[in-house]
Amino acid sequence: MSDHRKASNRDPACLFCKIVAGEIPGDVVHETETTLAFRDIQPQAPTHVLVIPKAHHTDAVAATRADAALMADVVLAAGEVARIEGIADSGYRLVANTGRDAQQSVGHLHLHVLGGRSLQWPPG
Ligand code: IU
Repeated sequence: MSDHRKASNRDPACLFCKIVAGEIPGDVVHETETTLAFRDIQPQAPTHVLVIPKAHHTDAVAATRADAALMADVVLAAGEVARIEGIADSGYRLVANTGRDAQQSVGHLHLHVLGGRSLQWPPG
């Protein structure tokens, strides 16, 4: 596996890296070799799960072509979370808040998996 996908690529100050390392508890719903999915502590929908690469990447802008396999792992894991949560058929939303204007609050790439209710569009 390339270095880009390894969890050893971590930022010791990063909250989500600490969840990956088990230093902070997370309510984990799915895990693969390269990804972790855990419940958001402030859920905005009946299902609100965060899917992250175990390796530290600040956001989607920081990703490069070398990270393509890892990015695919994250999207595929989000689909698996939707199946596990029983929202794959009814529909769900994947959100990657990126940067200041999108209100990204944690600087470790994550996909929000939101579902279990009718979601409005556009978001605020
Ligand atoms: P954002 O897209 O960066 O805003 O999303 C970060 C999410 O991380 C946000 O929905 C928080 O509720 C969530 N979160 C968490 O699940 N556990 C934590 O310890 C912290 C934030 I800090």
